[in-house]
Amino acid sequence: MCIARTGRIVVLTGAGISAESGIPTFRGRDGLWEGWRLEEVATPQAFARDPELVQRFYDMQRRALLAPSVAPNAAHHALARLQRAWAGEVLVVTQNIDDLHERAGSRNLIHMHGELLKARCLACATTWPCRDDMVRAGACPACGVTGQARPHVVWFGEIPLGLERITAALHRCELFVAIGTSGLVYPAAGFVTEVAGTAHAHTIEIDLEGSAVSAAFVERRRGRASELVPRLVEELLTAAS
Ligand code: BV8
Repeated sequence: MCIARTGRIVVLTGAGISAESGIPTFRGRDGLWEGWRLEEVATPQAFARDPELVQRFYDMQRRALLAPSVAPNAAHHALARLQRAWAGEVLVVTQNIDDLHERAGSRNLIHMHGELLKARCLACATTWPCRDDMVRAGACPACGVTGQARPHVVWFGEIPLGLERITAALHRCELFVAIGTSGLVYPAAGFVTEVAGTAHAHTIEIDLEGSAVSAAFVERRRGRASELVPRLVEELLTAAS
């Protein structure tokens, strides 16, 4: 695969890139959703029906993310390195709600499914940092209302964030890379088809086992993100130098 150093790259990441940092994936053996039904915890209806249960589900994830043992792994760091060293644009679109890309130094980043470390006001939709249990999120800094905070997370049936910017980037990129995602949730799972349909782009899937959309990629690399992502970044930077 050869791409000019000024080429535009879009990287889509899923739970698999954070697995080696100690964040459970959704569908793995000890998957996050094991024992939970999506309809119970990751939909607006679930939140309306039992807000305490949903808040507990995300409070648990937030505490786990902030555990001292959790840190970005070599895959997160390699993407941040690529963003620093590459002359063209490298946009990271993550489905993950953790902050490991930021902690590794990534900046050109879209959290299309929201962010675990932010609260969102149910009254005015303002978001603000929240590293504690949601019940202690305090008053909305914009409208002042209290006790009206929800996780700033995109649930099933809600529209993902940044889609316009993502679609524009997909249509003009030369390289699309998906890392650690099962390709089961849309519209993210459809990005590779969108790229294949419009841009003259090369597409690569990096995954431990493969996904529901593996066949749509030109190239598939099987293995752990912490090994394969640094290797891909090295390849790109060496080939383009
Ligand atoms: C929307 C935040 C309308 C919450 C998440 C039928 C057909 C098509 C679509 C639909 C349909 N029925 C319903 C829909 C829509 C629905 C959907 O897709 N449902 C699915 C279940 C069929 N989608 C929505 O509702 C979305 N909204 O459609 O709005 C719209 C859209 C566009 C324009 C206008 C209107 C909103 C979906 C967002 C849901 N929120 N997360 C939370 O986190 O609690 S989804 C959540 O699961 C993640 O964010 C992620 O997106 C998704 C899948 O998770 P993955 O990241 O892929 O993780 P998973 O565990 O599944 O896989 C891990 C992978 O890593 C595996 O492949 C594994 O092999 C690999 N791996 C593991 N370890 C490693 C590794 N790889 C490398 N190295 C390792 N070490």
